[in-house]
Amino acid sequence: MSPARSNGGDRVAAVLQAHGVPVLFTLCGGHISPILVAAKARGIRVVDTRGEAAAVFAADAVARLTGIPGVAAVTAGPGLTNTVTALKNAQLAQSPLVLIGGAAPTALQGRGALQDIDQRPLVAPHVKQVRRVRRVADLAPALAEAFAVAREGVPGPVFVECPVDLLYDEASIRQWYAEAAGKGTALPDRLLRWYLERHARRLFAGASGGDAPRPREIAPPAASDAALRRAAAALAAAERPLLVIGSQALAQATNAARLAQAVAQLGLPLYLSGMARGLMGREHRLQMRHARREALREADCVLLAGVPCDFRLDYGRHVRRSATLIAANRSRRDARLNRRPAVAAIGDAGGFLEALAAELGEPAGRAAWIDKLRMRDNEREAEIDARAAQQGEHVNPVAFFRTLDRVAAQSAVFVADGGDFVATSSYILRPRGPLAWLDPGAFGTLGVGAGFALGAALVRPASEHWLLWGDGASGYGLAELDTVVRHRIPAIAIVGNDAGWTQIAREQVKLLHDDVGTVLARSAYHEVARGFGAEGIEVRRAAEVEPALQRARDLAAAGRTVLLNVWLDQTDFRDGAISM
Ligand SMILES: Cc1ncc(C[n+]2csc(CCOP(=O)(O)OP(=O)(O)O)c2C)c(N)n1
Ligand SMILES: [Mg+2]
Repeated sequence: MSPARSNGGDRVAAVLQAHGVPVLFTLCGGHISPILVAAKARGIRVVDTRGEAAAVFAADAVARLTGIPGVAAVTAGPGLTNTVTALKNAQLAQSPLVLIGGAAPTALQGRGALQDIDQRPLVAPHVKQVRRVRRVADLAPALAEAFAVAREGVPGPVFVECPVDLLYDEASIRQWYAEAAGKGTALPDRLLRWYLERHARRLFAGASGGDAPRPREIAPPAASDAALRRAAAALAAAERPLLVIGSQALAQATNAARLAQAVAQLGLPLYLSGMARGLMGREHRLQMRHARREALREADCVLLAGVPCDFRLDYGRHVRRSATLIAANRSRRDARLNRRPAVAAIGDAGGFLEALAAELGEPAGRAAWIDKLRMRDNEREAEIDARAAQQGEHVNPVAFFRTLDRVAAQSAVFVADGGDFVATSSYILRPRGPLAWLDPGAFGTLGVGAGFALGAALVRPASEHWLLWGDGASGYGLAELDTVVRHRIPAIAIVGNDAGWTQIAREQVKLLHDDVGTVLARSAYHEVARGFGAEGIEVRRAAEVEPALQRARDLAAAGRTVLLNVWLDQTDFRDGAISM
């Protein structure tokens, strides 16, 4: 057995392998080197980013698209502190991931070692569980448990701290401790030697061999039969039922096709949000895209599947008081947030929809209700067309996304990271299928884009990947173009260049009459991309849009990473939309 195969780093890698982890995201550090080397040796792709946040965002995207927890490994101290925003984002998006953190050697913790801080209080509020491993024998069981905890119940991130002296082989660590203890003969020296020898013995106690623990089966939580029957009865009796499906319904990522079939069978008009966008394909007769607020106000029975009554539903006020509210959610808290539902179906929202379809059988018609919603939807589409026809000096974002929607491949995956530019995209772009749209989720985090696109492209190599960036948001991730190019990922980034943090500027200027802090330059982002070895294309005029998009697709098909820097016109398309 080679040294790499017998150390703690390999124990960690073996658990990742046993759980089918395709890729380990990282930014290196001395504390975690043995994990990276062992992961590579076991055939796990190691993708090294330029910032730890991007590594965790990428792991988050992998989790959302595969249902298997994504994994990132970061070094002790600042490596970990840099992940906090991405961890919180994953927690609020209920995305299961395993974050492995390095730590100072166990015997030196609390004694002023390099990058030695108390990591638990830093991450504990943002994860489901913190495990600080203290013995080599506990590495594999702790990690296997982390995978299970991340997925069970309400999914979310888990943190496992692996001190560096657990990751190297026993002989090296014993020698290292022996050298640290010195050769002095005075009593304190002899005492230190005795202490460190005993410490090393404890680290490796019971650590002889053993296969990696097998992945634990995690059954999705199922709502009670009583809740199912009551929900079915309420929906069957309703004249104007409405279904809203959110991210959590896609927690069982591999069930997406089955879920889509069940939802079609239910025959209820529906809205999709977050990770559920695209569930019913590009178009479906039951799916509405616009005027959700009006529809919710008119519906007499509303089923929220994996959707909490948070700010996105105006804290529940969008649903009329007299409507029968059914909340299907893994989280008891989310099911009751701000509004008490008539039926709380606590369990997996996707599974609940499938069970409901089986329970209800043939759908009732409700053609008039569906037609009414459809008509309003069509009216809004016509308004968007009128907006798209407006011409200015540069590019009209509404027209831009109409064009992108037309030319993007059937396999396209869209990643949204920005303010007004991506909010506009979400009105207009139609994800082609399930799990083909990624946005930050409830945390509204700018800066998710590069990591999300990286993760998505790695687990969906046959798809066309579009990273939609506001020019402001792009600043968080431009250096990751280096990662994307080095790892030969043919993603297409689009920077919506309006020389500003427009979503914020809009309101700030209106209410406070000053744009301070919200103005950017029309920077040459395409030249930045070229510096990292990507193809950079600048688009200043409307007529250049379609040829540029086609060229970007051709370049990506040939394996190149591309960035389009698109100069935008001011638009009032998003006037009135607020960001608080
Ligand atoms: C990490 C983070 N910082 C700040 C914000 C506040 N914020 C929301 S939208 C926005 C403007 C985004 O600008 P840009 O990406 O250029 O998109 P635009 O609105 O200009 O289209 C800002 C700063 C945020 N959501 N997340
Ligand atoms: Mg902008």
